[in-house]
Amino acid sequence: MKRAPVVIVGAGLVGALLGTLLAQRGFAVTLFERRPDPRKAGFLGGRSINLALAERGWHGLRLAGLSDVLAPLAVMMRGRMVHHLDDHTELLRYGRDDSEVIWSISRGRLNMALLDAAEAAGAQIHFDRCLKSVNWDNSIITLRDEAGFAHEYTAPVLIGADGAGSALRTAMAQATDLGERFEPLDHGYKELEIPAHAGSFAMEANALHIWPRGNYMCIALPNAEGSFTVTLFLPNAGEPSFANVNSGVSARALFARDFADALALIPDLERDFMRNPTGILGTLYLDRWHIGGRALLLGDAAHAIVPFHGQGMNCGFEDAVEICELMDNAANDTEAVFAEFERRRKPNADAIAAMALENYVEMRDSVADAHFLLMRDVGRTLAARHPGRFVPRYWMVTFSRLPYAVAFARGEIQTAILCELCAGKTRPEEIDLALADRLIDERLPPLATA
Ligand code: FAD
Ligand code: 8R5
Repeated sequence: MKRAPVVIVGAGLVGALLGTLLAQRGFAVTLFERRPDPRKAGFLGGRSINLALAERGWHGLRLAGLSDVLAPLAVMMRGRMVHHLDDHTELLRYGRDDSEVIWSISRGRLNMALLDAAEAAGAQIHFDRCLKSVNWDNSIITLRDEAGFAHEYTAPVLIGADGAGSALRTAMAQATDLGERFEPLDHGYKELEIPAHAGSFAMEANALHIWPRGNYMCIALPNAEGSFTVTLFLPNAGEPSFANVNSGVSARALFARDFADALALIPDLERDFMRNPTGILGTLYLDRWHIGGRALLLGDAAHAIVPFHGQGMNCGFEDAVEICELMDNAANDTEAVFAEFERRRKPNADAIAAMALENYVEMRDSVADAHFLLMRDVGRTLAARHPGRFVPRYWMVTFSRLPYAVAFARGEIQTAILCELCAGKTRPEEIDLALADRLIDERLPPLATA
């Protein structure tokens, strides 16, 4: 069967995975990537940046045939290692056992493996080609290389996987109103490093470390080489904030007060703090992700979210799997395929965007709140009592491939049940379990999985 040529803008995580999956199914795939080939230029002197990979992400990588290559490069994170103010730590497991864990993996290595896979499947990748404009009258795209030369290419079917600052989105918005809205979060972030200590990890390797401090927090994810990437999340204004923690001296003072055990492990705090940019955070919403059958956005280009559920890439990989399945089954009606993709994915993108925002509060704050701890405790009891029925929302998001919208909706029902059961109570023994059983039976139909 002859299949339509597809042009993908952006060979980042989602673009490279999509290129692989489509090429494996016989599509003629061309990718254009703004940056040089990382396998040639290398990541010389680059920072180690890692990502948390969960079930949805692994599923996409499995379909691409990459899970065996990547598994040895990933570091298991069994749960949250909470660092309290008095320096004591506790591990709160994410799942029931070591089959329910998340994995820390290097963004650079993951991207390089995906580029290899895309080429092996037959995709053509052109590096140093930055999309500048699209002529919607004749389907000619213009790309610029680093030397400033313009290159033209005919692209009747365009897919934008060019990230949160998508140039394809800008070009599409010139032809159609996409209903774009960006909601900034009034917090930013800064990356710091805990280097390997005598060649090994300076803290527990198999955990996602969290220093919850109420309105702000630090986290740290392990790198396979023995270091940790630390991220400080702070408000942009107020006290403390990036407005007043804005120098090496003030950063050290903040860490000495709030993150003392981490400070002892960050030798280059001042250098990292001043050298690394302050990242901005927010949620991108679009009413429309496609123009007919000619152009479609996915991944961060369509729905950038805040990082607090560690699901941006995982969600983007799910997008790639979904569009690929749709194109595989109905290759010739691209317009119908793009419309169906948007219809299926938009509610799920909205759901993970909302859950990611909520998880910030949970990570930075509620771990210290007594009523939250009671609700979590009772939630665990109910989950053990009603497997496949009362299923923790974190579990549905992280360890299953249930649609995010289902996880969100069931999570709301579960929270309502917990609120009802825990109202006015302080100890788990006071909970009316017969009432709990009845509410669950009435409001939560059994899940197929779990
Ligand atoms: P990107 O990965 O941003 O890729 C876009 C690609 O397009 C890039 O290669 C870029 O160079 C290229 N490009 C851009 N403009 C053009 C142009 N004009 N022409 C050609 N090419 C272009 N997600 C998780 O699931 N778990 C995590 O733990 C996690 N941690 C994160 C940590 C950090 C520091 C950040 C910033 C994000 C994190 N995310 C995480 C989110 C995740 O990185 C994104 O959701 C994911 O990378 C989106 O993939 P993408 O391919 O859509 O976009
Ligand atoms: N992204 C993550 C989680 C949830 C952990 C939990 C949270 C850094 C910019 Cl903030 C964050 C999670 O609920 O216990 N899983 O994976 C990754 C996260 O942040 C990433 C590293 C990040 C964007 C900076």
